Amino acid sequence: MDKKLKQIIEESTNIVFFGGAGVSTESNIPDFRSEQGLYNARQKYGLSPERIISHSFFIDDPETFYDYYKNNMIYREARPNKAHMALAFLEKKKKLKAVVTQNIDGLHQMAGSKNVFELHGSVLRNNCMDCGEFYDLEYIMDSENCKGRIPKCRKCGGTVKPDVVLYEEGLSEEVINGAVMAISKADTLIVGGTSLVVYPAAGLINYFRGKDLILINKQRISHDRNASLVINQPIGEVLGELLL
Ligand code: CNA
Repeated sequence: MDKKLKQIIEESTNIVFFGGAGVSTESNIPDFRSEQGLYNARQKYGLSPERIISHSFFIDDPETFYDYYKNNMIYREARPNKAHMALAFLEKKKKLKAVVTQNIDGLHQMAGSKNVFELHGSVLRNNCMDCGEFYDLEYIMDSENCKGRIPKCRKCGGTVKPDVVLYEEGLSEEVINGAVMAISKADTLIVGGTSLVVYPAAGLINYFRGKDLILINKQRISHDRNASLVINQPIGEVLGELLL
């Protein structure tokens, strides 16, 4: 393992991890902006993903939204990779205090992480827009519960919406406040697998006041110059060394 990374982790007592889609690519979930990412997938509808996964589009055309969503954003077979496992391990060892993620796949919790701030929600949670009834992912994927492709509430017939922050929607204040609090108290912030271009999420790292900022990303990103350590390698391979 990178010597400096090992040393920083050893000396830290309050690590926070801030991550994005790149954390889950080694679990075979594509990210948005790499060459194989979702934004490069040929578009069936001639519309940008930003348009399709926006709030107004969901309201106007939930059937097309769900067609895209179910085919491109749901990976039921995905399992945590070494990055998720290593972060859960660090939390268990009481070194890491929180994971702040832009991901919506629930893999950090599946790996055992407890204190997770999901800035953009989770595909595992869904609610009826009319009565609020909760539904899991299995429910919305089962065509028996759908009219066309649109999942409907079994209680009131309302449309069920994923608890995922769509474009044009705001982030949960409670989640943001928790994330800001955790980041501002951290002595080490590890930022990994994110291009840091999606705001307001990316802005949260500015609350970091601690000693060491570590960036782990396959590609160089613009924040590199502010970091104590930059590692341009796959994050599962890098953090996975902590499990050995
Ligand atoms: P992004 O903009 O797609 O950036 C991902 C970054 O990770 C890129 O800079 C890649 O170079 C890098 N990367 C890819 N694989 C690895 C790897 N194995 N190791 C290290 N780095 C890697 O994604 P962001 O998270 O920055 O953008 C935020 C969006 C993407 C959020 O709104 C997410 O909800 C959304 N998203 C989430 C998922 C998911 O839940 N798994 C998947 C795709 C997109």
